[in-house]
Amino acid sequence: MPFLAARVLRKLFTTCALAISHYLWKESIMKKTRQLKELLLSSSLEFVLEAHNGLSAKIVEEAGFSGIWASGLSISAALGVRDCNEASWTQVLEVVEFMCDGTTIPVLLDADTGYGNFNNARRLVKKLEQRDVAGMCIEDKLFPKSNSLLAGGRNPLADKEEFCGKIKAAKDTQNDPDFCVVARTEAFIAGWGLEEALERAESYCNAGADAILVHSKLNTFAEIKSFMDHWKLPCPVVIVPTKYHTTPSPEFEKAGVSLVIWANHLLRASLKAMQDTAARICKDKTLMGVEEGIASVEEVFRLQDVEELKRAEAQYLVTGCADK
Ligand code: SPV
Ligand code: MG
Repeated sequence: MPFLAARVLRKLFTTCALAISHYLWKESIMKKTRQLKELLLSSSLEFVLEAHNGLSAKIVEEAGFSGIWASGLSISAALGVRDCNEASWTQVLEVVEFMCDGTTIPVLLDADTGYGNFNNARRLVKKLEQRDVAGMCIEDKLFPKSNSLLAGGRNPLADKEEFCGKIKAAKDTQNDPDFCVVARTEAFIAGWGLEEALERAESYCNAGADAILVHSKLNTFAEIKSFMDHWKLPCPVVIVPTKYHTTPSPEFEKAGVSLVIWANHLLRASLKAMQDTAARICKDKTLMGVEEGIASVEEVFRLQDVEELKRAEAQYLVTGCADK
């Protein structure tokens, strides 16, 4: 009898352990917020690529990336406006929702300044969580911001304490403990230098940021490297090497960077392809010169997952009318 009880107990224990580990496994691979947090905390250098709509987001995932940067520059450019909050935050939200719906990897939204003060930022967090956005990056500039790489752009910095309040409000608002708030300092962009960058990053970290993004518009890694040499906190560091693109990625890893954002490369690639194709069709007045070099209509259908709709129609769409 005791033998039987022991067996029953062992079976019960194994079943519970399996159920718990299955739950944990499912949670960790299913939740986009957790995926993003793990990317930030990963012990090796990770990469995310920019997307600016549902289609480009799918392309990022298919290419094998583990995360998507919803770039403010690229989204606004794709909408035909400038990157200085000309697109409203709800318009950005609409775009980002399509990106999340079409993919299974996490989207990190470039949320500029949080579109206002702490109150706007915390409302934004609510809306992002509702739309399955895994995290947001907010930067210490003033609303309306201008793009960091713009030659001669004005980049006054936000008050450090005020920005810390914004980070705290965002962290206090999130429902999902894994939703990530990345705090971005523009100290180098605004010309304030290393000491200010470190001081701000440390304060943002202490205010509860899940990671620090430190940006530079130099065409060498020097500024960011000096930051990394002095960075002693356990908070992960994210970089955007658009301007210092000649630095080999192992240099970033050696310096202790956690995540690299390739911030605008699909937008720029498609821009060039669209300009060339438009010019060629306009000049030739025929499609013969372009057809071979562009994606087929079937490829468009594949990316839209038209097959899934066909299967669903077969299952659900019972009609009495005769289709030929
Ligand atoms: C973006 O992709 O919108 C960024 C990075 O914020 S940068 O354009 O370099 O400011
Ligand atoms: Mg931006």
